[in-house]
Amino acid sequence: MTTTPTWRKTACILCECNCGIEVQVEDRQLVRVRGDKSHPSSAGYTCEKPLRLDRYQNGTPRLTSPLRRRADGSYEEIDWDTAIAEIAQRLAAIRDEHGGDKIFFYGGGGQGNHLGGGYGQALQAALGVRYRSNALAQEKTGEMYVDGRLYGGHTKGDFEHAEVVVFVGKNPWQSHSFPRARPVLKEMAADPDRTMVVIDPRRSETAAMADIHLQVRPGTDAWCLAALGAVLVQEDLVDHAFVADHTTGAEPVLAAYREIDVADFARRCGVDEELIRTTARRIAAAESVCTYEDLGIQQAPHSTLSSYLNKMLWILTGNFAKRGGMFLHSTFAALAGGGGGGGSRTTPVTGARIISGLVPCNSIAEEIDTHHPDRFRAMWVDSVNPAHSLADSAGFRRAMRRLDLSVVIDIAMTETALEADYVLPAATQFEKWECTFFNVDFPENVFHLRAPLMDPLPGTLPEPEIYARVVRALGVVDEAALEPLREAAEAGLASYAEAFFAAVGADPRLMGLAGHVLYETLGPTLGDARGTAALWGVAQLCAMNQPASVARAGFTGTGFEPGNALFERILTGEAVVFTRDDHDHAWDYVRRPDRRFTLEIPELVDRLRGLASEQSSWTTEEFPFVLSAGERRAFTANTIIRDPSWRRRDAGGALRISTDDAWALSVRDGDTLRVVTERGSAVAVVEVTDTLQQGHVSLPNGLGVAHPDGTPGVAPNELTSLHHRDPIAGTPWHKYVPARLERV
Ligand SMILES: Nc1nc2c(c(=O)[nH]1)N[C@H]1C(S)=C(S)[C@@H](COP(=O)(O)OP(=O)(O)OC[C@H]3O[C@@H](n4cnc5c(=O)[nH]c(N)nc54)[C@H](O)[C@@H]3O)O[C@H]1N2
Ligand SMILES: Nc1nc2c(c(=O)[nH]1)N[C@H]1C(S)=C(S)[C@@H](COP(=O)(O)OP(=O)(O)OC[C@H]3O[C@@H](n4cnc5c(=O)[nH]c(N)nc54)[C@H](O)[C@@H]3O)O[C@H]1N2
Ligand code: SF4
Ligand SMILES: [Mo]
Repeated sequence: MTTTPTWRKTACILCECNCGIEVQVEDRQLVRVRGDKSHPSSAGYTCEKPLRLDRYQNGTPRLTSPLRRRADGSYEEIDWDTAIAEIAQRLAAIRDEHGGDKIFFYGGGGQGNHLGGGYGQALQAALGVRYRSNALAQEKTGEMYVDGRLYGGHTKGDFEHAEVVVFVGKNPWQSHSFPRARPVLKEMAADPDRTMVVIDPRRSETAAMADIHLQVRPGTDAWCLAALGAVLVQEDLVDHAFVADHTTGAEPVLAAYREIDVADFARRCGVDEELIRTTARRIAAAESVCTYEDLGIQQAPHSTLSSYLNKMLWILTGNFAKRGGMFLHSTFAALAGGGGGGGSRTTPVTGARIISGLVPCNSIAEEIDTHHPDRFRAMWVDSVNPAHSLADSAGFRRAMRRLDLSVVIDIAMTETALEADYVLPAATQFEKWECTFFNVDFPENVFHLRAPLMDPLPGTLPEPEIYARVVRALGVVDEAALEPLREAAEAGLASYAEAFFAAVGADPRLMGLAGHVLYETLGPTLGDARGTAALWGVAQLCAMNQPASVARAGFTGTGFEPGNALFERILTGEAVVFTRDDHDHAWDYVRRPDRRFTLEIPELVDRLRGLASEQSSWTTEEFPFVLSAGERRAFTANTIIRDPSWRRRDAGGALRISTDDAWALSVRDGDTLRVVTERGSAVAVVEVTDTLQQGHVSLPNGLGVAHPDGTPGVAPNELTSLHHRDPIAGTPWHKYVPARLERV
């Protein structure tokens, strides 16, 4: 008798979209994968990447035991009890001798696994940790700074309906970042009434589909974006009614744009002046416009300023809170310190600005590798691979070895794990309850809790359990205080809610430890879904903070009822629309009492004024090329899949180089070149292309990771340095690394 295989719902974990998928599991293998048509945001769509998702689950040797580093640098297996006891004891010792603020937390989630992070926060509270960060602080903190000052929230565009879409340093054909990216791009390209604008030095896959490609010289977006804004202002294409009704502080910004010499700025960025003017006029004339900026500006010179100038394009033309425009959206759980902006806190050693509660990634090694008394002494690393993903890998490795204690939680022996004192083996994202907090849709926002497809591999634990064990070993929570909550949990969510919020009211310290308290008290009633206990708290806060939107999504009632209903719904393992809004509601998310945008950011207006006299090229005679280190391609997904056999194309992660440069260097496809930068050198296989400008070369991200079958490609951050970084956000210039090429 043959049984029909069952399709089970989960999500792809390879980028922040987390498209809904269905898989067939046999013998712990993901044998078949297809898009889940019932998923409310991806609606059956997937790209090519998840079809061999089993390479994530089974393609790389798994960690199956906690490991402790020996003096000679090798690792020995130890049991969980020993690992937890030693780690807790050493963390407590560092806290007691130097202070909890010397223990630094990095990560807490990747593209598809943010559930453990809530429990990580409880451990941070238990230790008195004050400094933390994650990958957002090497890409998005400049934008967060701008968002925080302008309106206090995160924006996204309605790409499906916009008449004009502007992609700035963003290649959604490969990198996605909004639902069903490829079908949406194709529809846009096929519609003669809609216009796609791409600002990119390279003719990316998206640029090749665009109606207008502003092919800037690398690193010169600030001049291009400033010129576009200047045309809006100088040709009087501004939506004056919108500016008057919805903003404050516009005048100094408009004044700065009036002074700009558009012809000069066009020359500076290498784009035809008439094309810039046509583009600005097209933006101004459209019914609706939205923009998407990403790494092409966020990891390049002037990145924070460019974010500001990008946002001015849709603000000055009044493209907010309407179909096809930009919007602020609801949140399920905050990924960063919330509220954006900030920047009044600084790091203890170098005084770098902390934005949205995140230490700039480029500062981390500097805050460790020093004799300064306030240096970080310990580092906790979870679900990230900073020794591969942050600038100057060699410097990061050295910093890790200087720590008194480093702990890495991962599923595989990564570049970062190889530097750690303790390595703790986690269950994979298909062996435990998991979710992403990248929920950024509007007018309907979607959250998807995924049920496990199989048990944890023996020897591994889900992060919630790891954190619970460490917090228990620290002995910071009074067991007696938990007893009443356990009893309330037995009686159901309604009584639990009353008891929990009463307990937190009586002892506010419990709020910081909430993840742990929930795991210990509500958790036992949830059976194998114990790890989801923290989501009950998240669901309650979500319903309390956005009551009308949550009610419109169908979670109604009084008191704690909406939050309880939302929690029960997400436990079904299906993606859930948790908020439903109308376009007008986008104003409700503007975090200002008067709901107006604050247009003037003096620091950035000054920088805008400074552009006229600033240098716009940072290459030198020694390093005449611009290397973009970390391009998204068909088969890259950060370092989530380490198995090289996953890649159907571009297995070696080629160095792309323009036809002219290839000719000058006498190299052809398949030849090798040595790429030399201020920081390091690497040999790469060449791919000649007419998509790049002369003087611009590019390497993919996510390659050069160790695997028993080999380590193809270049680890990009062996080539990058800490020095080139944004003056405001400290974000690295990964897309603009001065380099030279040598024949091998
Ligand atoms: N396939 C795939 N998709 C991914 C990921 C992945 O690893 N692989 N990672 C995910 C993550 S974490 C992120 S943050 C996003 C990133 O998504 P993207 O930012 O779209 O990805 P990149 O390819 O790094 O950079 C985008 C574009 O910037 C261009 N660029 C380089 N220099 C400049 C410049 O000076 N100015 C301008 N305007 N453009 C420039 C590049 O040519 C490239 O086309 O992708 C997500 N999606
Ligand atoms: N030069 C250069 N550097 C870059 C970029 C670039 O374009 N150029 N891009 C940057 C960007 S935008 C980003 S977002 C970062 C990404 O870099 P990181 O934030 O470091 O993330 P990943 O490389 O995806 O590493 C994810 C880790 O999580 C592990 N993992 C997978 N599943 C689980 C799990 O269930 N539990 C645990 N505990 N671990 C798990 C994986 O094995 C992997 O080690 O890289 C950045 N670095
Ligand atoms: S777009 Fe991202 S989440 Fe969706 S299938 Fe592709 S890699 Fe996976
Ligand atoms: Mo990213």
